[in-house]
Amino acid sequence: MIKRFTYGRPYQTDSVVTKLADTKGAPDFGKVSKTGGFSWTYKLDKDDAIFGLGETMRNINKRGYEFISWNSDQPDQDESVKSLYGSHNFIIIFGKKTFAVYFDYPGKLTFDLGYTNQDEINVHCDKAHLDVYFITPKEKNNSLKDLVQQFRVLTGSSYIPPRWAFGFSMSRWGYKTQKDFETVWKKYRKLGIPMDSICMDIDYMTDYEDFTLDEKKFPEFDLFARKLRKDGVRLVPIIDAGIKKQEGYSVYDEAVKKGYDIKKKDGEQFVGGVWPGDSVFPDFLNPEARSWFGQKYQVLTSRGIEGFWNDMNEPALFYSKETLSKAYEKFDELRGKPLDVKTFFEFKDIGKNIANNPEDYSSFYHSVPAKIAGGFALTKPDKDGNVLVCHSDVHNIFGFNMTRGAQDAFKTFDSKKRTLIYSRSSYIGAHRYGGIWTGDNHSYWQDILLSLHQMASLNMTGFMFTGSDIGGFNADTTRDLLLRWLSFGIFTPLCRNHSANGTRNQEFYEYEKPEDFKSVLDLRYALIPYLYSEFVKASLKDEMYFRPLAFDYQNDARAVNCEDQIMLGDGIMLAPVYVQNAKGRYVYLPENMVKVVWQGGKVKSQETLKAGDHFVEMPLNAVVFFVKKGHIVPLCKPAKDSDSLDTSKLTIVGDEKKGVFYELYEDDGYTTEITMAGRVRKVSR
Ligand code: MIG
Repeated sequence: MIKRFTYGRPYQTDSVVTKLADTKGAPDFGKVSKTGGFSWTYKLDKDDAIFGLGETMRNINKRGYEFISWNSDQPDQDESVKSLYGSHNFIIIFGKKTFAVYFDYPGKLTFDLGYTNQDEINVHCDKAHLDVYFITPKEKNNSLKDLVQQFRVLTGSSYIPPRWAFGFSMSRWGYKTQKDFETVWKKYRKLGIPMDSICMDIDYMTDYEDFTLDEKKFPEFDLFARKLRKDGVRLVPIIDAGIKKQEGYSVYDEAVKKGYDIKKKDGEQFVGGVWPGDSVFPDFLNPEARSWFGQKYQVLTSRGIEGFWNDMNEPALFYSKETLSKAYEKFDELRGKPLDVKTFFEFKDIGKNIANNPEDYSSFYHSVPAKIAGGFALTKPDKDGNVLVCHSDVHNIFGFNMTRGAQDAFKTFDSKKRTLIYSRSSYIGAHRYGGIWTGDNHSYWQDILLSLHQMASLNMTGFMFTGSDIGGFNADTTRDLLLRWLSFGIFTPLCRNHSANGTRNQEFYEYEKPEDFKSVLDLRYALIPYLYSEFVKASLKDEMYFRPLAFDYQNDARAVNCEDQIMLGDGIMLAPVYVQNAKGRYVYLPENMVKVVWQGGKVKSQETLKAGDHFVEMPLNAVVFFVKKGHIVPLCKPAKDSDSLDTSKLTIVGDEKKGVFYELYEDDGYTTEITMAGRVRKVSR
């Protein structure tokens, strides 16, 4: 059951699709206080676990730290980091009392989850204008799956990308010219390593201007794109949130003419620095501005592009006019003076506050329909019925609305075809419009585990089309890290190898024995029918594609505390290696399972293991996964791209006894009418 409590006059974020009546009185759990903003406190029992929060650092069980919902461009991800690119204000308390809470609040929200006091939760925001939803399990058995399902029904079904988006995607910040892309394509095909797409990072544009394509770097783009497409490879360009401030650049000129560029209080344009240098930002919270920007994607879809990634949409700010001039002032103030300890550190830190400065986020305003602004409205409605709201009050829904504008536009370009889109910034509700990737991780072993944690938590909040930069974005990868990461990454819906400009090359052909990578990716392609089927079913039923073990075995304390294994779909359990030089690892089996070993491009062995602890050998070039009792997983013959997969002949792995079957969902891969009716077939031994 879900109870909605409304405090003040909330901003209508559109994260929720089911309108519930406001509940009077106090919530059944914890205490609400409205002195100094809003806060909710709750006394934890000693064994309570806390799940949820989507994209964060640290564990699946969030207890014991503080997390801050404030969408941030965070290239230095480590355990201390409290804010990442998305804000997903949904938590589950699991233990003595089991329930979930969703705080629908678009500004900064702090989750003190046993950080100040180990046994207390305190959720706080500065303005008491929000909707809070308390969810209790339908059944007596306190089902975690049920809790999440109720939340997912409340917030709407997860986005389903076209099926080709389940193919492998190769990406690197640094590919610039047609030649660069051609090289990647040819080398992958030559080695027979499957691939469905190559991402185009910022260098494909002219001067980083959105919706341009540098024709000098791509002398025959259309021909080239068609050639790739014929071979099963799509190009997936990046779109940044900032628009270059440049008269004569049509997107900028139009934005200014229509008044869609974000302004400061005095009506002056807000200028922030991002890749193109001085830039302006579309007012994505304004429905007209967002749909105007969305329509721009047609510049690329009309040239055959079928997928995009939206970046820098927190929005990230390298600088603003204001932070720069403050920095210069400080320099001038200190110039020529003898430095002491205090002034030396002031001097040293001058650059620190230039990027993503909170003062900047408080200095610009959105113009939104009065009826959605609630208590955040700062002005009387203008002639169009719009009021101003301060960006920092609604910061966390900026990227959401960029993706929403794009997805709404795609439907007007072609209502019969799905378009791929994934974003960096997000908020609950954005999961209906697109996927996300988890941003700038590192080529660190611990980031394999971080990815597993994020997959579990993101699935609770509806973000199912997601994945991390396989091999790691920042820092230099190594062959073994790349292989181990890929062995987990082939199970994530978004399966993309991406890395930062200037880091060691990360294409699989750059390393010895590329056939080892091919073998791992062959398993991905063999699994695509199953992964796609599980994904679509999870979306249609508001279930989870990935789950922590706690969700399947919630009466098993070992499973509840397990932080390095994960359930996938109806039948699979994964236990990735995330330690260098490990020859295998301990795996905890909550019940009997079949261990499947994939090596050399095929199923090497299958063996039933008994419930309990096992040291399982996992050679570097093998993928080991586990299939639950009473379940089978169909495999098809791998192919070079997802369109070429022949799903008419399937083999199976897992619990192959008679009577066990799998219901495979299949469609043409792009239809927008997605239903199970007539599209499910039984697969069995
Ligand atoms: O400031 O477009 O997270 O995936 O390669 C960096 C360049 C901007 C950040 C994204 C990353 C992308 C990079 N972008």
